[in-house]
Amino acid sequence: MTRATHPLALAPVTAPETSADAFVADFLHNLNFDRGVALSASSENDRYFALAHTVRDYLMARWLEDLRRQKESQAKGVCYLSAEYLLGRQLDNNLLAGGLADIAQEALASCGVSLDDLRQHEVEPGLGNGGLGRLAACFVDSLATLGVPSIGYGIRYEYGIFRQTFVDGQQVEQPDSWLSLGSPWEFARPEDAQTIAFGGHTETYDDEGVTRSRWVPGWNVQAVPYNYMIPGFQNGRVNTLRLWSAVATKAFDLRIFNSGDYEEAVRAQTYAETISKVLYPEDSTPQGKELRLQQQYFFVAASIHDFLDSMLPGDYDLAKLPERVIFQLNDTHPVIAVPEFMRVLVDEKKMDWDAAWAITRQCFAYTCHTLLPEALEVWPVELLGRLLPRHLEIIYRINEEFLDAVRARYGDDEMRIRNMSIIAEHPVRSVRMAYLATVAGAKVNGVAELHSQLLRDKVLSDFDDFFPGKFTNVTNGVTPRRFLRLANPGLSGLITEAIGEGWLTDLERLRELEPFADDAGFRASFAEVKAANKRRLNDVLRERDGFEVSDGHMLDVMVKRLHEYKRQLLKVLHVVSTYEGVVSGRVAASDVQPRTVIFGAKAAPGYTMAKRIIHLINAVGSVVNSDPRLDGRLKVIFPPNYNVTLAERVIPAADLSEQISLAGKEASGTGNMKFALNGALTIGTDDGANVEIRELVGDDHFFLFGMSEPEVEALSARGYRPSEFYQADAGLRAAIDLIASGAFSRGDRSVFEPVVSNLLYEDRFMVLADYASYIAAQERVDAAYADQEAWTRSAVLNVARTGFFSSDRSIRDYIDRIWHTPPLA
Ligand code: Z16
Repeated sequence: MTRATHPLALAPVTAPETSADAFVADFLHNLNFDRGVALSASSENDRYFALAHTVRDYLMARWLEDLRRQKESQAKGVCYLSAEYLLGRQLDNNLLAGGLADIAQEALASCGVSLDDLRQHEVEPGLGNGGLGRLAACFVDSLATLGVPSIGYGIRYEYGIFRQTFVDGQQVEQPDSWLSLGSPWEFARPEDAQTIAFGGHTETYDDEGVTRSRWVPGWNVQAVPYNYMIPGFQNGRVNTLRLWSAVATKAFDLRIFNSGDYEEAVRAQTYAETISKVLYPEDSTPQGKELRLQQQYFFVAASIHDFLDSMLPGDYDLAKLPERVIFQLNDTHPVIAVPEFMRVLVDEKKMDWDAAWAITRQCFAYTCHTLLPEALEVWPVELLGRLLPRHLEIIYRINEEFLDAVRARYGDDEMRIRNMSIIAEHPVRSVRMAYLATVAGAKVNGVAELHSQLLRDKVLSDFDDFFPGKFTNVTNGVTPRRFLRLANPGLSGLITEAIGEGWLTDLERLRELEPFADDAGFRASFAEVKAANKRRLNDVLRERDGFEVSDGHMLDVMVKRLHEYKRQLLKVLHVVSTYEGVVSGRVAASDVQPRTVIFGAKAAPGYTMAKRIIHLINAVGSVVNSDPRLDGRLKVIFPPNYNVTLAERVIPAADLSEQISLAGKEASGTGNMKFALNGALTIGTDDGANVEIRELVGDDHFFLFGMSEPEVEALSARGYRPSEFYQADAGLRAAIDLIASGAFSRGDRSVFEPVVSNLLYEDRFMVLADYASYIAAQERVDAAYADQEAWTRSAVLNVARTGFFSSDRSIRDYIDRIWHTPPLA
């Protein structure tokens, strides 16, 4: 048999030998033959590409083998549909997963190349906004590590989340052209392109005596997939992430070209390509733009067709699809997949409606990530009908049949019908995507216990009543490979010394660290790791932004998207209060526990209040940092452009983790988990996954403050008047008055007036109501930090008790409660 006809066609694909010499040979080969340069003449980008390609070469045989096995076994798999994947840098992750870190280091050193320089060279793929996108990235890591047959589908945005800069303390956005030097991790597959249609109209036709509907689209674009390797952690598995890029179809420009209008043809090309041009930069508050719906349909339609075309045998009985695949909808963004799937089954595969609906209802599951009403997407019927006329008809029919069933159960309860309808009538007729997903999904899950409870009891309670057993919880998690092993090698080494290997894929084993909390020697090593992480952060901040973190300071960190519900303003009020206490003479500077407060946050470019808050943080920082009366004991630093790469440096260095959202507003949070796993103590409200963190670590090792969710509700019901809290609390009054006086805006009282008056007269997220409790909790923090031995003991216990938050556990929960997709042997 010749090689080319080998049944696996794998014979020519073998990984290079796992040795530094073989690594060097492959690295130089890639540099010479792939980049076309000699080592002596190579740029840093050439060397980075050659290194990345070498890492790929080691993973390639396993990847091809996994692709083949997933197809051949026909085992049930997960198609994770997500508009965002906030991957972070790939090089280190793939070196670790492939078990190549040591030989790569040695190999490059022998070539006189610094691995660390090449690490720094990578521009992180920021194809997500925040929590939701990072969660998707953690999940694909865990899916590969657990060996679950799966594929992640998404969009290859040409521009990811904007780069944030500050000009006079105000946010200015710059485009993130992450592909400008090329990406060595992707494989374009133009031969697997799908054609995606839009617009036009629908019509009925006679199909051998049966009247059917069909869609006559008005225009289309090509979806070209790019594959990315997702290696499992040292288990020989490599899964696939498939991101779609939009290009104009030939037919599209040919039609115009034939009309002789060359310029118009080029314009058309450009228009098609805008679909995957840029990530919408809103986290939790989508803007309802037409292009966004185009993006959503574009990627889910391409993904569904890709799965059906490439993963099933030719004669596949579609009725068996629920045994073969589950499409997991990551928030409402991909929900238009539901009517698309129905359209494929009914219009294209000629299946009858009821049979198609029975299949669809088993093939989708929906994850809700929010409780904020403004984050639950709705699409005006006018827009959806113009872009996807057939899908709108299908949605109407799904809704009619659903509401018939609701009537059959509850009678003509018009109030209930109106509340449950997938179609909202006010303020404009719209499709409620969360309701569509809930009706269609086999399961609906929230992302932390409290959040899932509130979904069942409040936001979707009528649906919980109608569909008993449909609602479930899967508490979020984070990958310990990136956020412990890679981000915190010092702590990882210490853990392995104490409890042995194996914990990275079995994170509950961190429990075995508990006894070490009482071991003074271990605590000393732990504290030394924390100090070293602070020095490392200091190096990064000095080089990146010229900031210095002083020795002996508590590192108090609030990093997350800027949103009023997350309450960065509460943290600012704490800083201003401390400052005001000293400058007014009420508190001696020498009594202030030395602290450096680090903020990191991007504001959606159109979110004016969020941008004002950023301005305020920077303004407070510049005044506080340079006031000699503070004696250097309080510093506020706000490095711009917080991203995954910076998170990996900041989190391991933190002492205190700020998780201070108004109770009932943060669905889960995942930063909170990363901090606890790295030995920071949390100051937090009873919100999202904070609740579970506190239950696990214990009240003595967590600083709880603020109203509970029912208390928030009660205060709302009574009528919340923030000015009453302002009047009643002298400290709060002094802090707000200081901001209002222009102390942080060179005497100009108008600059932060909108922030101040919003706090005093609206304060939707009850910052003032929780202020006193927060300040009291911060006093407990100061007292606790003064006893370093006790603090470190608590920090160790935080690490030991939060193994639950591995995304491997989350994925196991998805498998048990929703997917029923066992790992492939
Ligand atoms: C997002 O990042 C989240 C929710 C949402 O509706 C949209 C976006 Cl882009 C976040 C939640 O705010 C956060 O609490 C949660 O931890 C995260 O999703 C992952 O579930």
